[in-house]
Amino acid sequence: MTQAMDNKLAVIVGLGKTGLSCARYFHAHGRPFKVMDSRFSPPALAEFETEFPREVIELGGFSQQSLLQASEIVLSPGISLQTPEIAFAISQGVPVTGDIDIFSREVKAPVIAVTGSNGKSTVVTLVAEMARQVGIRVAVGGNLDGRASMPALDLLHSGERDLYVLELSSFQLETTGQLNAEIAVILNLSEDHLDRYASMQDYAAAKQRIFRGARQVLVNRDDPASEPWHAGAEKRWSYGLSAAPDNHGYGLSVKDGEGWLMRGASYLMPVRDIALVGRHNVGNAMAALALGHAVGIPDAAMMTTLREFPGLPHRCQLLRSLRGVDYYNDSKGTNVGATLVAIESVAERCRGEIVLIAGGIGKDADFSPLLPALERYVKRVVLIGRDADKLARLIGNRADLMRASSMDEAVLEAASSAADGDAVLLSPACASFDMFKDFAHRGRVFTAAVEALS
Ligand code: UMA
Ligand code: ADP
Repeated sequence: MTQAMDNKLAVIVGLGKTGLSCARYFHAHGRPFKVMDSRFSPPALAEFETEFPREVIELGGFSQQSLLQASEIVLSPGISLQTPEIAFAISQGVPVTGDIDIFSREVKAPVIAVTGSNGKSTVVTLVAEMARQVGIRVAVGGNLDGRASMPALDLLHSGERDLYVLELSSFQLETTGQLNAEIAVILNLSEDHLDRYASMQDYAAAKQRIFRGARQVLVNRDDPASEPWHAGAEKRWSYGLSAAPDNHGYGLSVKDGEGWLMRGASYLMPVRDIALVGRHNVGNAMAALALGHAVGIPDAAMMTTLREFPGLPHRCQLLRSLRGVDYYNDSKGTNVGATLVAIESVAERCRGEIVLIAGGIGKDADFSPLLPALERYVKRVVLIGRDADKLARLIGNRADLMRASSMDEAVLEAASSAADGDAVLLSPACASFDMFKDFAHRGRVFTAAVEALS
């Protein structure tokens, strides 16, 4: 940032969590800014007006003139670089940045950076917990949703830190130039956000930006899309559900008939001691171990965390058992890959069949990879939300279908379809914004409806 640019007005686009954190950052650094949002009533408006009563806000659209006059545009992740007014400003030479880009220029402690289509929140929460076990002053946030999390720039003002653990979405990475993480990983890649990206290649390219300037990288041997496209001199670690290939690899081995987590030839812990359930979480546990080890967290503390961490709410969370039927909340299953994994891991644990509640905003996804699992494990699908018809056309007669116009109705339908030994699983494979504030709201409404069953 040049001095001349510092004296001009930056335009923060978006007044959600990110926009508010950017405003706080600019204000704290005495840099002039204004805020713009296409909505008339963006979510952080009230907080912004209380904290910054004198700053300018432009609502209800993106003013091309303001954008063209900006020293830089600070784009929130929910807004695409292809938005016409933004794209035009870029074509006219206005620089664009994002909160993660600013964060990486400012941050003084090492950063662990995690992206991927699924498993991000679980892995970053595990690593942060591992660090806390040994007294490391760790801050966790970024895309991570929840009470313990903050947007990246707010983390910088949250006290002295020895380590930052960031969950990063492809949206955040789009505006990130050089992240310079201590270690970076793409956990996996499966279809998501194809309503924003022209192709999987574009989605993958956004994720790849996480490796820029990384000192160490972690690769998932079971997913070639986790490989950096431009490998350099970084130290490389790997994990996967196969045998560990070398001392920089995590994997599985069998000892006395029991599966063990390994680093190279070293036995770390039996798989069954991991408190999280499901095969996908064995991979998540290994990723967390590898990331933690790469920044010097001792094995013993990391294993204590793996033995104790029960998982986050809304991720394949067992809510209750009623008349032999288990009810699972996987509201965070917002894409096809996540729902596939949820169906498989619930199927492993249930004696009968699954009644699945799915639907919402499909994000232009191809739902067909779900079909084999639906045919095999699911006796009935209760469809909700905007893209229910699309799902219904695809599923056809491969599973019994029902429609519901609310979550309460869906839960009642599912409960009456399930018999002793079955499981009811909410794993929508879709975003929630057509019916709910976000996935957590959807999960809470589902939980309340399940609790109300008698
Ligand atoms: N929006 C407008 N007009 C605007 C600005 C935003 O319509 O002018 C809409 C966007 O299209 C989007 C919504 O508002 O639908 C939110 O956008 P935002 O960029 O203002 O979002 P924030 O409140 O800043 O929250 C973002 C992340 N959300 C998104 O990227 C959509 C949060 O991740 C993240 O926790 C937060 O920054 C702090 O880093 C949530 C999320 O849903 C969990 N992420 C997506 C996901 O995980 O799939 C990517
Ligand atoms: P994210 O933050 O990337 O959305 P979460 O840890 O919140 O990931 O998990 C969301 C959902 O994704 C889970 O409920 C589960 O259904 C699925 N999931 C979790 N880990 C994996 C994984 N490693 N591979 C595939 N699916 C996963």
